[in-house]
Amino acid sequence: MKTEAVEEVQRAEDLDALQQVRVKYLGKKGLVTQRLKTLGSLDPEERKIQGQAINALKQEIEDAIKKRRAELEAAELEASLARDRVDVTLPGYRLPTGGLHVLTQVINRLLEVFRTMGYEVVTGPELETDYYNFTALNFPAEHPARDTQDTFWTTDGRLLRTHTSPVQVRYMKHRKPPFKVVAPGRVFRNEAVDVTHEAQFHQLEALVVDTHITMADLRGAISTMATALFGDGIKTRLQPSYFPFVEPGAEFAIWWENPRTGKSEWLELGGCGMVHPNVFRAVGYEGFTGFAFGFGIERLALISYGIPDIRYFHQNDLRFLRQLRGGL
Ligand code: FA5
Repeated sequence: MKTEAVEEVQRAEDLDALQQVRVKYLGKKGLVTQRLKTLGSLDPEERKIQGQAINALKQEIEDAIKKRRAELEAAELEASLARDRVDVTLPGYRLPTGGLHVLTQVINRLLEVFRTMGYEVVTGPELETDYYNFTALNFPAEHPARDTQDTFWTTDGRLLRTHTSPVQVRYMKHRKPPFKVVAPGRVFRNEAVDVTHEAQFHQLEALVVDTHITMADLRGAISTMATALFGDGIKTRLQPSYFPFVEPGAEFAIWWENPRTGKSEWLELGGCGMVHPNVFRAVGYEGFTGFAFGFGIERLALISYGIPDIRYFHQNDLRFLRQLRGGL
């Protein structure tokens, strides 16, 4: 029986089969157990001899089972390691990452240029009062100049700022000259939307106040900015224009080569001028002069990247966003 049992143990192909062999010999009704039960009917001398023999047999079968179990478990572990093997040389999955919107990239670039020119960056609220957006900027009540900036009014009589110029007033009310500041931000106009007009866009405002600021400083600031953005040889132009909060007022343009037509042309960027005395009066300044300018950031981005339609900026079309995505 011994050889037979040990052979069966060794042939067991898995842990289940091994358990069955165990039951067959060592279980409650197993062959070895049954033999042990017969001992009682033997005489003492014979019982001792038989008892030792059966126990030795039992021990050998148990040892064989233990050995086989260890082998089977090791084989099982090997198999599962082979099955679940990780190939550490495979390239990893690329995790989706965000990127900077093209407008954010342009704004960051502009702020970098102005910081190197010594300007401080300031901001103001998008929800404004009539006072900061118009009155303090020398737009008289009922004056038609207010109609040049179609306004979104709120039910409580406030408005979505139509330009970044109210930040000038907010800043000057709490600071004393000299200073040089720029204020980037979102502005809103109740306008019909088309390829060059959005109801929501961004402007960048610059304001410089000291005791002897002149129109020459304004010209210098605009051409320095244009050179920093577009390189040496870029030409800028100021043409007389009207804004209630500057006197004299002008529109400024840059001479650039349109990559789509290959032709050079003047491109209006924004408005500028010397701060109007009424604005200084509204903030309690005396004995100072200053200049201000403001322009549309989308318009600058359109020409920098050759984007054909201003509406692309806010449509969140992934094809557009991915194409012009900036690194974080
Ligand atoms: C102003 O908003 C003045 N606050 C600019 C200024 C500042 C003048 C300081 C003097 C001193 P204007 O309404 O022209 O001006 O707008 C300035 C620029 O904003 C425009 O030249 C254009 O680039 C941009 N802009 C105006 N309306 C829209 C629109 N609907 N969509 C996109 N860009 C626009």
